Parts: sequence; C-alpha cells; structure tokens
Amino acid sequence: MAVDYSVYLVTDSTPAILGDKDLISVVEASLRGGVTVVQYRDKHSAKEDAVAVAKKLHQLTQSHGVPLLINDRVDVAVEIGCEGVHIGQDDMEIQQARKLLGPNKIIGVTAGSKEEAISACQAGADYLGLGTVYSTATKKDTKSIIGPSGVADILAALDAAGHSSIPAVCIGGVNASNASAVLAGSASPHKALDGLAVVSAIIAAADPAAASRDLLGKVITAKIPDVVAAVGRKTPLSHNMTNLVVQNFAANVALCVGASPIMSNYAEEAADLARLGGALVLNMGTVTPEGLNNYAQALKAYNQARRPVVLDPVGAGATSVRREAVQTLLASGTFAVIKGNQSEIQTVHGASVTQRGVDSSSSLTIPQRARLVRSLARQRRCVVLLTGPTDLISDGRRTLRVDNGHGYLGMVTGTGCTLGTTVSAMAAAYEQDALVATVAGTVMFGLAAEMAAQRDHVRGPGSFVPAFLDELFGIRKATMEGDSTWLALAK
Ligand code: 3NM
Ligand code: MG
Repeated sequence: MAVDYSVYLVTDSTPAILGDKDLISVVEASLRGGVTVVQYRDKHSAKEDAVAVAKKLHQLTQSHGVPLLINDRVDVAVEIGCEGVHIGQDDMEIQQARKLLGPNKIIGVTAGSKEEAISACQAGADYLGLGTVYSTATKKDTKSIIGPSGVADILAALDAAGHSSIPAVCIGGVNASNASAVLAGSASPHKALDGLAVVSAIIAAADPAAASRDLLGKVITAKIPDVVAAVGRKTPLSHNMTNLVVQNFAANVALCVGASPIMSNYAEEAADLARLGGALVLNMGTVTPEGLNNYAQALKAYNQARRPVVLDPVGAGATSVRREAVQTLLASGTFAVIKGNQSEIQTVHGASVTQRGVDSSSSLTIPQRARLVRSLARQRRCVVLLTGPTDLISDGRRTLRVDNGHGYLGMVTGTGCTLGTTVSAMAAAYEQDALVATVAGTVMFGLAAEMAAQRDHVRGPGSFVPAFLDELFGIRKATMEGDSTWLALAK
C-alpha cells in the first residue's frame, strides 16, 4: 500500500495538549480535515488501556483509508494488527521490531542526524521522522534542534547515499503558519520532504478539522511547482475532444502551460494517441450522437492505455440529451478527473443514483459543495473539481478549496473548458497524484488570471485573453527556472 505522508498526526493524550477534549473525537475531526497518517503516541497508559484506545483509533483510521501506527509499543501494534509502528532512537531495534511485525508492516524511525538517518535506512526503515525542527513544549527531552536547514542536510545526505526514495516527514514545532517555510527551507536539491508531522498544531487546536485542512493545503501547495515544472519538462500530449467554440483557445492554453495539444474528435485516432503518454479531455460542449460514440470509443482506448481522462460535462443538466450523454460516458469507462460547475457536478452525481433532473439555479454553501465533490469522488473513484469563485477539489479522502481567479474568466468564452485542458496536462505529467495535479492546474490557472487582470493595459475581457496566455506562459517559464515566487499569491 502506498502511504501518503502529507499530514502526519501524532497524538498526545496529556491535558496540557489535549485539554478536556476527547482524543477519539479529535482524531475523527482530523481525519475529516484530511490527515493522511495517524500515530498513536501514549507513553504511560497500561497496556490494556492503550490497546483499547488503539482499537478505537484503528476503526476510525480504517474507515478513512489512513494507516494507524503505534509509537514505540510494538506489542500494542501486534495485538491490534494495525499498519505499523514508529520507533525512536532509544526504543526497540528496528530488526527486532521487524521480526515481531513481519515484512509488510510499516516501521518508521526518528532520526536527528545524517548518521541516524542512513543507518535507519540500512536497517530497513520504511520512512523517517526528522527532527527536532523547532523546540517544542510538547516534547521537552528532544536531543537536538536542527531547524529546516538541518532537515535539508539530512535529506541531501540520504540522496547522496542512495536512499532518495525513502519517504520523510519532519517534526517539532511545526504548524500552519510556519509549514510553507519549513517545506521550502528543508528541501535539498534532489530530495524534499513528503509531509509534516505535528502534535499540538492539530491536537491542541480549537478546530482540529480546520487545522488539518490548513496543513494539508500547505503541503499540497508546496508540491505545485513540481507539477508545473513536470509539464514543462515532459511536454505531455493534451488530446482534446471538444467543441468548435473553444478549440483554438484550448490549444493555445495547452501550449502556454507546456503541453502539446491535439484537437482531434475522430475516435479512430484515439488508440494511437493514447499510447503517446498524454491525457484526454472529453468536453461535452456540443454533443451529437456521432460525437458521443467517438467519445465513448476514445475513453475506452485511454482507459486501456491507462492514461488519464478528464470529463468536462458542459451543460450536463441543461437537456435530457446531455443527461443521457453523461450516463453513456460514465457507463463506458473511468475518469481521472471530472470537472464542472455546480449544476454540472450535481447532474453527474445524481445521474447514477436517480434519473431526476437537477435545479441548475440552486446555490450550495461551500461546506455543501465540499460534501458534494467528496461524495462524487467516492462514487466515481476519481478527482472531482467543482469550479466557481471558490473551487472545491476532492479525491474522496482529501478535500481542498482554491480561491484564486478573476471575474474576467467569466466574461470570456471557453475559460472553463481550457481549465479542463490545463488539468489534463498536469494529470498527464504528474501521474503519482491526480488530486495534487488538479490543484496545481487550478491554482496556476486562477493566479494567471489574477496577474493578467492587474496588468496596466488590460481594460476588459478582450485585452485580458492575451495577457492571460502570457501569464500562464510566464508562470511555467519561471517555475522551470526554479522561481516559484508567483505561488505566494495562492489562496
Ligand atoms: N517527536 P509539536 S518532537 C513526538 O523530535 C515528537 O523526535 C519529536 O510536537 C522529535 O508538533 C515531538 O506539538 C513533539 O511541536 C512535536
Ligand atoms: Mg520513542
């Protein structure tokens, strides 16, 4: 199982951190907020009490598809059969833990120096917790405060010693306000952190779900430059089967973000094109029976080649022809990303549940939109992007919002369609995580619009379009040259 180390929660049951809250409720909220790993850390309870708590935590983490690790107490992990343990330098030897747990469990190890990190790798650790980053009231007996630069030194040493693939998080005094600086400051040239481990930033927070969401947003935002640069480096094919209105604009957007566009609506070509390593956009802007057959056939070809497909169900709720077209496509294959506005996403969501039409004028609150995207993402096992002044993005487990963009985007035809094209380029180049790819495309797109609208010569939608293309191009170019300062405006 591939573990996502982005937001790694370490629990603490002491009143100084937990207060009078209930640990199980706090962990439940953190999982809703998007925590990706939970470590149960309890140094003092009797074994049977620790086992009882661990069992409850395991039920919760399992229902969210998140691994549960036990700090130090290998016997507790063995007894409840959770996913693994985390051991410190003064705890059990790694080899001994491995014997007790077997080959498939996760063993994480704390390392505060290059030597400790490398020897943990050699002993078979599955991931590393690096620290202590900043001094912290949560753990007073920490050995050395290494700061982000100390983390960077360890990551560089791991890379030099051939351990570049071991996942690593850092711990100690990390919270949402320093997360971005820690991630940037700890990155070595060839190896960056996979995530952040925190105790008090979530356990002591008044709203643990919001705190977890905040941290997840920071970790994912820090990955955006990798995604943008990957598109520029790989120049993936963005195959658009789309409507006449947007073909030219979408092709130019694809070029500006660094992809190679092809606008072919003829499905006989799809199998050959799918083998070129790109992604497909199916845009329902102008549906016809012949077009729909082509789309379904191309979808199958891309599914067979295991290449991502983005569905843009334009006007899905508007007519019965379109509602049926959505159903045909959903029944013909699987999508990596489904992107649409509120009524389109509602239609796609309802399409497989009931035949009922939806009210395209209804306006959901942001929490309702978040629940909608998460529900559709789970239903279709894909990433869902609901666009609007606030964009909501979910893969069913992680749900994020993006608040970038500009009103001019709504005054020019085809901007929504070209966002689908942008996301396809990102998903093609960054196959390891379609959610991160979708967030990257959405943020880049929204920021480029904001930057374009601020230009002196842009006075309305007409002058906006070329400036927008310039900004997309400029963001890609700067990022490939190692300059990601544009990302400071991400929100
Ligand atoms: N381990 P907070 S620091 C559990 O350096 C733990 O190995 C550390 O707590 C290490 O996020 C730490 O509240 C506590 O600062 C981190
Ligand atoms: Mg320990």
